[in-house]
Amino acid sequence: MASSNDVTMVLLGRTGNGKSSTANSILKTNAFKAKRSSNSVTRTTELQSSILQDGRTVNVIDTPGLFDFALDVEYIKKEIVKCIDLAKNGIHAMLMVFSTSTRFSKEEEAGMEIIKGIFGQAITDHIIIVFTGGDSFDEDDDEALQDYLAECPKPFQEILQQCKHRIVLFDNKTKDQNKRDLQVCKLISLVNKVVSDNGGQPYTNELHTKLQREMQWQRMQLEEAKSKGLNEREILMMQEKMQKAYDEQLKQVTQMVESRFTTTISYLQEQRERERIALSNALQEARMDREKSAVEMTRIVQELCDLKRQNEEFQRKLRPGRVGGGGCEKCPIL
Ligand SMILES: Nc1nc2c(ncn2[C@@H]2O[C@H](COP(=O)(O)OP(=O)(O)OP(=O)(O)O)[C@@H](O)[C@H]2O)c(=O)[nH]1
Ligand SMILES: [Mg+2]
Repeated sequence: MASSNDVTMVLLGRTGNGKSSTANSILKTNAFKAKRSSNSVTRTTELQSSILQDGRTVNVIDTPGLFDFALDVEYIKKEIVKCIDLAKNGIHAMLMVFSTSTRFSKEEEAGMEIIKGIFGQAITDHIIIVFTGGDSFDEDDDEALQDYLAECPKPFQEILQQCKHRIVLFDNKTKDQNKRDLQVCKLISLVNKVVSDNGGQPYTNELHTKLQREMQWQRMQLEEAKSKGLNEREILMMQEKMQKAYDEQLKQVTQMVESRFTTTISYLQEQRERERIALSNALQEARMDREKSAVEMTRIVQELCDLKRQNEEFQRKLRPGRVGGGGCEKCPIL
């Protein structure tokens, strides 16, 4: 059972961005499998814990790459529910993991919208952006990161703004213990700030509270039963009944996640359709402009030809010995 002093973080991001590696850097162990692969390495959402320097327990929830829409939608939803179940006491920080070695994608942009759609807009107050690949920058990491961020596309800049520029750079490859400690320290101080900015509370919403209430109620029931002196078999039966009740709550949370997921996906589809229509209108206008300018060009070319012809005519008329010419030669008829 998590204590009120625990810190819970969830890592989300595209497959291969370095979620498990970052989770291991935070935990200072190799609790999660991390490797270079063309396929997803982490297949299911998992929680691992360790003790921070200040004595608090840190719970790190690693997820598979959910920002890949080639994945089965049912699988994405199931993993999100698992994540909520594991973090039923609340999420102190949601770490959105990006890599400096890949470009920001449309999937990542949509992924952010889905997270906001499911957890609610307030989740942005708990989001910290993690960039992996800190080793690809030279000397001054901060300055290099700022230059890198300045060149990021507009949708990503908007995400940064929403998360009030809470960014931390990770080099998960370094063997320099000082550097390793420093980057975790920077992350923890950002997490502490996020928590204090949010009144000392982790992020929870009705999805979490449903599960929390059920857990609290069950704990009370169990203590009462024990105090009444129930035997082992009776307690076991009671626990089975409780598990069923908890599963029922989880089913309801799943339905809520499903409905929010579907609403967000249709909103995103409508948004994409609006973008498509706007682009096709712009293309149509550009084509019309081109046609208009083609007509205009023909007119100008025609005018130029006429002008040239008139000039030649005029020149011919001016040529010496020419009938009607304005030269000094006299008209042969006169
Ligand atoms: N150079 C460099 N490589 C990194 C860094 N962080 C992670 N990697 C590498 O990136 C690859 C993928 O890392 P993972 O941690 O497995 O990525 P993931 O996001 O957990 O991937 P999935 O589990 O498939 O979703 C591995 O080869 C890591 O060693 C980093 O800071 N620098
Ligand atoms: Mg992984």
